[in-house]
Amino acid sequence: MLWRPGKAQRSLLTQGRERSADRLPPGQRLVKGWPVLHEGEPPVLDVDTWRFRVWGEVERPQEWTWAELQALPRIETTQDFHCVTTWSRYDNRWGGISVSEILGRALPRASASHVLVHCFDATGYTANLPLADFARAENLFALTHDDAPLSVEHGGPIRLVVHHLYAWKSAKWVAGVEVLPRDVRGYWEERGYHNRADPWLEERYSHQE
Ligand SMILES: Nc1nc2c(c(=O)[nH]1)N[C@H]1C(S)=C(S)[C@@H](COP(=O)(O)O)O[C@H]1N2
Ligand SMILES: [Mo]
Repeated sequence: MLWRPGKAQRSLLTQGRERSADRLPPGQRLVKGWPVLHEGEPPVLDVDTWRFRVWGEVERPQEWTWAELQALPRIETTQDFHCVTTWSRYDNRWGGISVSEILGRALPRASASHVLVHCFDATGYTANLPLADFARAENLFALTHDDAPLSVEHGGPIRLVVHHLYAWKSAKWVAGVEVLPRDVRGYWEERGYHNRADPWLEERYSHQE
């Protein structure tokens, strides 16, 4: 079953105020707050045992401890965030480690075409992306939001942010990246959501594919 906004989430949605055709994708509404959406319970990262792994179709599989990951160079970016349940949140200021930084160390092979991002929550959440969508320069593994450490409910202490696609591609509580020679559908992509998820094309459901 697909997630539907409950009463609490609906009350956060404005009624189409500040709608702007060049900034708000079709069928979306601007929110001022920041809804929390996920399956299952937010997990707590164990800094002693957690590892960030990159494996699969790469020349150099990677494994970082929490401390090692902190030492990687960081980027900042300010972007809008669009959820398929129709809310959009403007001007999110994210800080973290760019996807290119990670891929630059793991070196995807010529055979690599897609990734499956894995999470450490009990649900076993995953999100799939073509390598080209994943590797965009502004994408990052976020550690901060609006200059504060990312809260656990929003995927802290580390989540993926892929601004140009619906927010379910922005996996929270990330444990690693599997680089693949083919496409493998992720958690929502197997449950009725669109494989690509471009909000400007309203790629919401798998029956549209
Ligand atoms: N691990 C994990 N990541 C997830 C989800 C989830 O259920 N589990 N839900 C996704 C969905 S459907 C959305 S809309 C966004 C919501 O992010 P937010 O709660 O920070 O607004 O997280 C995405 N990342
Ligand atoms: Mo979502």
